[in-house]
Amino acid sequence: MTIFQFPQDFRWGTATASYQIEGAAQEGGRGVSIWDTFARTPGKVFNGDNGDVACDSYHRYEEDIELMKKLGINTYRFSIAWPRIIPDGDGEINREGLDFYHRFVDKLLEAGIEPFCTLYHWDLPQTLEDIGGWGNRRTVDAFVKYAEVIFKEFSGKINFWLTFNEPWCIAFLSNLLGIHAPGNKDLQTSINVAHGLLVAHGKAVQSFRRLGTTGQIGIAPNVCWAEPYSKSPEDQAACDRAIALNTDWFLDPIYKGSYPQFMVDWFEKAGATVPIQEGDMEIISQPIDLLGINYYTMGINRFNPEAGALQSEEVDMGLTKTDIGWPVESRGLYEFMHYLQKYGNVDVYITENGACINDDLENGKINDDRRIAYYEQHLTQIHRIINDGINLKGYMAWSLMDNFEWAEGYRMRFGLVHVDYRSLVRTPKESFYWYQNVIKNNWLETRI
Ligand code: GCO
Repeated sequence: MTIFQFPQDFRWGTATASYQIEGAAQEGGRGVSIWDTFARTPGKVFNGDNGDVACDSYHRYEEDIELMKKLGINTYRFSIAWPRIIPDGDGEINREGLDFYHRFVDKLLEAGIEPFCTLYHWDLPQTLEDIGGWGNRRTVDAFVKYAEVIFKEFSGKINFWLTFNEPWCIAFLSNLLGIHAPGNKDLQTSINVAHGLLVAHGKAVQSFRRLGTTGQIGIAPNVCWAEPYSKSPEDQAACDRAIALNTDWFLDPIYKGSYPQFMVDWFEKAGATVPIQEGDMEIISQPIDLLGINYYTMGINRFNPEAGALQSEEVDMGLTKTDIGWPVESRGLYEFMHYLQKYGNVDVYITENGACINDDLENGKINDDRRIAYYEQHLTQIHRIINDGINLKGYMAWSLMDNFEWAEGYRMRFGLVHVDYRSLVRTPKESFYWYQNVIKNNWLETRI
């Protein structure tokens, strides 16, 4: 047994996203998002599931906040659904949508829980996708307008802000691999989307400062760590590309004002170019205050000319996997946090980390011991990272409760709380009580 003590001011939290938990898709004046459309397209989401009801958190948020209080978290990361605020993306503001988030944020504050707000966790208004989505500058401008509405409304209540959740997923998973909404499969489209997002991010940060909004702002990339299968330079280069596409492709423009040249060259060879307009890179490289890092797994990669646009193939090394098939390897988080230091010792929050473990109720209990083991390993690394002097200031477990897992529908469960999707009854799992104990103590007690 080892005891790992965490800093006094460490933030303990959980994370969720609007489309994954809210439901009430046709209520409160909410407009249609690309996920409503995608989930209704046959063959896109497992079992034809959609977010119409999800965890029904739109109606049950008070119960959710009770669970958060019981868990003892001091921070809660959630996202605002743009189609609730501006239903057609770029027109009238829907007061009912704003009021919902005011009620919610007020309840959080009453409970002593700091709201950590993501402006965009993938629910783009469908009307904006119809004009070309993030590849069209009108979408970028519409986002900035939406962001300004939120900044004005919630300044003074919210102190932690993220513009975008997982830009790699928005650009490449959704527009090159076609696995997420809107489901395009085109390299140039994905590069256009990535660039549009970055410009939107930079402009939103400019608005944030200009409006004097309270708190700190940043972005939350999902990062990948990869190590080479062999000593060959080809395998090393295949890893570099995998890491860079998730991280450097977005953080180099933000922190250095330029894209990583070796990736620009790589894409040019494949016939795709970045649509940079005059002034873009200055806008994108606005100083930010914090970074959110979403980490789940790492890869051992090798060069394979058949392996997609990056020609980088993940090799199955036989590691333990979670039920979604992702290898459990906490070391990648440690290595990645050191890699990140090339941008300086910036303030970092782990804005997502967690395991898909589909254990169900048995005699009224959910014994998700494998989830506890996952958290234990990752929190051990986090303790090492902090001890190395890296400014890691908080940890948000994904997720508070089981929810709509995108293309996997409801079959993949990441929650500390079990949700019965027929009755919507919430039942804390064993991992909930384990995490509750870590938070209460402010230390982690490992089993070995
Ligand atoms: C994200 C994530 C979450 C997922 C989680 C498990 O983009 O922030 O995709 O929404 O549910 O990562 O896959």
